[in-house]
Amino acid sequence: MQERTLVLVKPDGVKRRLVGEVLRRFEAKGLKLVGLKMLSLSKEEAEKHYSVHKERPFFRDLVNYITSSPIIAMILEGNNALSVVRNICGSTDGSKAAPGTIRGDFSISIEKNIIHASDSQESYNHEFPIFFKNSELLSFEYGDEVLF
Ligand code: 3AN
Repeated sequence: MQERTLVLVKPDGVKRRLVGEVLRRFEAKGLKLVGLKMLSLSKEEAEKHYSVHKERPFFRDLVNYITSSPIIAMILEGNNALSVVRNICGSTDGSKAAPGTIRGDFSISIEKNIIHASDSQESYNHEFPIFFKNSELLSFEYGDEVLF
């Protein structure tokens, strides 16, 4: 099923120059990049983005961290994109994530874990408008889509 998902490269990923590496992995998989921007998230936007975690003890740290430095936001599209992207990210805690995944290869931390990806259609619907307007998503063909 064709789906879209939101991916963020978090402050640690940007500061460690991993944006290209992250994008490369998604492109190589065959996902389509339909939206991309660099931004600094406000506290209010971060609180909305992480609102499901607002009762958790790490909520304030999470908000402070994601707003501490610029991030990359992207929308990826493709067959089962939500679960495909989550699998490429690896499990939340970088110290436990499988080698071959982004977190497994580049993170040893649960907070500085490089990347965020929507975990469901509901999450995507909640998160998308925090980062993008519909008019910022672009429609095009790569030309080699028959190969994927
Ligand atoms: P994921 O990003 O894999 O969907 P969630 O939704 O459980 O993980 O958690 C959201 C974010 O909260 C994680 N990316 C991580 O940075 C942070 N987080 C989760 N659990 C903890 C924890 N026990 N301590 C500190 N930060 C955490």
